[in-house]
Amino acid sequence: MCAALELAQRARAYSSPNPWVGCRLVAADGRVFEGSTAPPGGPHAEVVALRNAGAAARGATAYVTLEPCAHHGRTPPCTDALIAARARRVVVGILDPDPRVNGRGLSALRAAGVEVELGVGARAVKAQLAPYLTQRRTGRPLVVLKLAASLDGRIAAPDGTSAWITGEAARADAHRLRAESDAVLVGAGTVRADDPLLTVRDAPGPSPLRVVLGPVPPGAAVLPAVSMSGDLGTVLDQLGQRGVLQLLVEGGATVAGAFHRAGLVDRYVVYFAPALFGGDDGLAMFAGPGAPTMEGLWRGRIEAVTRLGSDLRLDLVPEPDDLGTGPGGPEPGGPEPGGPEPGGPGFICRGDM
Ligand code: AOF
Ligand code: ZN
Repeated sequence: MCAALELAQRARAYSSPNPWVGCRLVAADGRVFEGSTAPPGGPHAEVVALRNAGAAARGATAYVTLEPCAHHGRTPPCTDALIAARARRVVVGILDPDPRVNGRGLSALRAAGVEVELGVGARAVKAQLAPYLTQRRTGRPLVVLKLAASLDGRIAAPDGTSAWITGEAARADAHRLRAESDAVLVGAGTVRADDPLLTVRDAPGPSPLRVVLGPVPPGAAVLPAVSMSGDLGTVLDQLGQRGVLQLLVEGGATVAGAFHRAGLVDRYVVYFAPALFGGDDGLAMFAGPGAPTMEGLWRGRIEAVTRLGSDLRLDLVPEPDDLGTGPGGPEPGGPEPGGPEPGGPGFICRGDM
């Protein structure tokens, strides 16, 4: 299943709004065939692996991160393809919460006499597919807040400049984060101050939908962009309806403060440079009033620490961490050992799968 997770990761930036799924097919004679989800409209991971295997799929075992689909969407059901190819056994990470699937895939396989095993590597698959599971469960995207700061927690100098606090490796990693996100959101203030492009340049993958909170000035580099306003929860509902699975909130401090205080951030990705502004007149990470007393101090859990060049990336998640809850609810046990891949928060592969 570990290999299937890696195959899924290859489709991470391209499959949305479909889930990124991996399929490793082990033939009866031991040969191995691989598949990853193709961009929307293209074949699913199982079909890609089956096509690679041809006649060798007969009697094979398929390791698939997500339950094979049993419905006609843009493509025909993967269960039909597995049954027609005479696969003997299908090992699955988690059920697909999509109401068109949700157990029907496994039932169809069992009914056709295919041996089915569910739950192998489930925790890692849930972490890998957290944006998809969040959107299907709540109707809202998973929200990642990205910040780049000096070690004394400042994101810009008193004159407003911030290029560049972190080094190249951290900035390239942030581009991977963008490529994995379906939408990236900034405040209108940031557009006016920095005139950012918000496209993906230093990483493979398409550029996300660009969302500006507030009016977009004519001629802004961020255009074409969607301008949104009002209650942040409603903004998230609307983005979820558009099929956005992961939203990257990129600034500035006002927007970061608003999302944080509303409790809407699922993951904080903070890039820290070994640099100090050395005063209190630089721009802090969050604008607005913070916790007034110790009782109000927000605490999270550091899920990963990654060195990127001379900088550090910290992945911070709120406690209690509900990202591990997918279909079937939370699993017992503490945090998973290991850490996420750079640019792939939440992707954890254990040796025992
Ligand atoms: C699978 N394997 O690799 C993926 C699945 O419109 P379609 O035909 O592409 O179907 C999209 C739905 O299929 C999606 O909402 C999800 O339920 C499932 N995705 N299923 O068997 C895959 N990506
Ligand atoms: Zn499918």
